[in-house]
Amino acid sequence: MTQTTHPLAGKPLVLADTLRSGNAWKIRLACGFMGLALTRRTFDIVQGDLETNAFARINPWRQVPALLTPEGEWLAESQAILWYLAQGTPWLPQDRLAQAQVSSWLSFEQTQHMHAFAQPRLLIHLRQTAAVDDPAMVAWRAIGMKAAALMDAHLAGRTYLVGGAPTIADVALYPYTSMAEQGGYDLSAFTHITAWLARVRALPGFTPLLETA
Ligand SMILES: N[C@@H](CCC(=O)N[C@@H](CS)C(=O)NCC(=O)O)C(=O)O
Repeated sequence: MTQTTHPLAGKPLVLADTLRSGNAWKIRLACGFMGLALTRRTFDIVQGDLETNAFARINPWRQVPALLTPEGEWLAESQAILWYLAQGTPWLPQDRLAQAQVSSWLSFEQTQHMHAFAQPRLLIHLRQTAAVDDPAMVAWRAIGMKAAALMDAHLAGRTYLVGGAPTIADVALYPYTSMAEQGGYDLSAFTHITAWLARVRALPGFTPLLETA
């Protein structure tokens, strides 16, 4: 990929996140891949940080991630933030169809994928309030396995989700797919996903979820 100066290079970017948020990880991954410096403001959901008046000024929807842009605006929703960061770079293709295909995958992640992977991870692994075999967890995984099968079939014979180079579609789908095991998933039969995860992980600038990892 040709290295060009990022339109936001050198401008201040502040990310409101939590330590283990997969949605916020998307933004840290994107900034790492794009060579953008990011300042983190890390909140704690369990401590009630998202319920304060101060946080409502960051995001009235009371979720992370939110990005403080160089224009001085807080921008909510991971996919909108990815789009904001990727404009004018190869991470969001200019081609009309390819750009729309990226948008399709961003919608897929939010509507068919994210919750089915995030909820079991949250309840089994992070909060430890559910067992792997709880019916609700089994039901989430049934939904998630359908999404994984669709991804796997699409990735057969492809290197990345859209076109021949990585885009924000790959960035958006990476976090919760890569952490599926924490929600009791076994994705090992999906060999195209496994290879794609390894490809994304090997990209220059990859940022792990935890800085100590
Ligand atoms: N659609 C949102 C979802 C964000 C989301 O679910 N964030 C979680 C952390 S990963 C959160 O803030 N949860 C707190 C809550 O919803 O109360 C996005 O893509 O940014």
